[in-house]
Amino acid sequence: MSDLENCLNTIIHIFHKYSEREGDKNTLKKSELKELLTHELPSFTQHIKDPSSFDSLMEGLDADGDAECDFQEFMTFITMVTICCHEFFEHHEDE
Ligand SMILES: [Ca+2]
Repeated sequence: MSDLENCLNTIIHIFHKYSEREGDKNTLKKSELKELLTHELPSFTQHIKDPSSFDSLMEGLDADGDAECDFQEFMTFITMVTICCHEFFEHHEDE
């Protein structure tokens, strides 16, 4: 597979690694989302000092209001984080 194909495959694999732990296998409940972010995005979560920030994040991602994060909602988050990383590196390229 190409790098991008590998990357897409990895995102799907990581979502299911956590979504299949408890309850509905195709959605992340808040505890599963927290575990995923803590282990898979440590450079993002190390700045979260207030535990209620996870509650706010979950509420923000939960577009359909079912208190779970499905794959589409998760991908919205991944897209936002990726765009932020891209902007960050664009602005820090010359430093
Ligand atoms: Ca949802």
